[in-house]
Amino acid sequence: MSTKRHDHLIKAIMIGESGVGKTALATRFAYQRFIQHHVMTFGIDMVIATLDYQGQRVQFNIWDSTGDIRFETITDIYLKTVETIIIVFDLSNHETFTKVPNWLNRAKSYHASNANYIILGNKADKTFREVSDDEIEEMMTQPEFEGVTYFTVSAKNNDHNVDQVFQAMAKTRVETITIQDQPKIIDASIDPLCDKCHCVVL
Ligand SMILES: Nc1nc2c(ncn2[C@@H]2O[C@H](COP(=O)(O)OP(=O)(O)OP(=O)(O)O)[C@@H](O)[C@H]2O)c(=O)[nH]1
Ligand SMILES: [Mg+2]
Repeated sequence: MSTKRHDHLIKAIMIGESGVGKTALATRFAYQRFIQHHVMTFGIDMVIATLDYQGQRVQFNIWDSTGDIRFETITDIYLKTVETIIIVFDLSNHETFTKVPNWLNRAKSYHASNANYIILGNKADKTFREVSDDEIEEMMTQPEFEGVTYFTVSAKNNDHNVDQVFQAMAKTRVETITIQDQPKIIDASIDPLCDKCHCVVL
């Protein structure tokens, strides 16, 4: 009997300023729920979710980091272990948008060119916005943003793209990596400190 739980594994991390909605987005994707209150993530959390794309089971191991500067060393440890980096800002808070290039450069400092970068402008459900589409477009044309994908989303209102973001990630993965290329590592690999252990490889 096969013990394989997924055909593809995407290891991702959510980074960005405190309060932009990283936990809310991870919760929306994994549990289809919205958390109304801001409870600052303490250090880092892990969310696991799967979806099917064209008959392929794609598992997401998503590290939900905190924007709190006191935990930045922890965030940096986990940043190194993923291949997909999701940078979140709050469309209703301009300051969180101005920090996006810093987060991108910080993530890039740990990765060669083969990492995937996604930027999410969150809280699109709000009528009040401090960040215009023009500003976002302008940022995305900067050289360091080449190859980076942007989505406008809302963790509160699921009509705003959250599922589509992960569907797009799954599509890219399934269409660019053949099953043979994909390492079949089970849950032991989610602990970055265990990465060198080769704990269980199917
Ligand atoms: N209106 C609206 N509020 C949101 C949305 N996403 C998150 N929030 C609210 O924003 C606040 C902060 O959300 P969190 O998900 O806790 O933010 P975070 O980025 O995880 O914050 P840290 O863990 O401190 O880094 C909460 O009160 C959420 O309910 C959204 O899409 N729309
Ligand atoms: Mg959080």
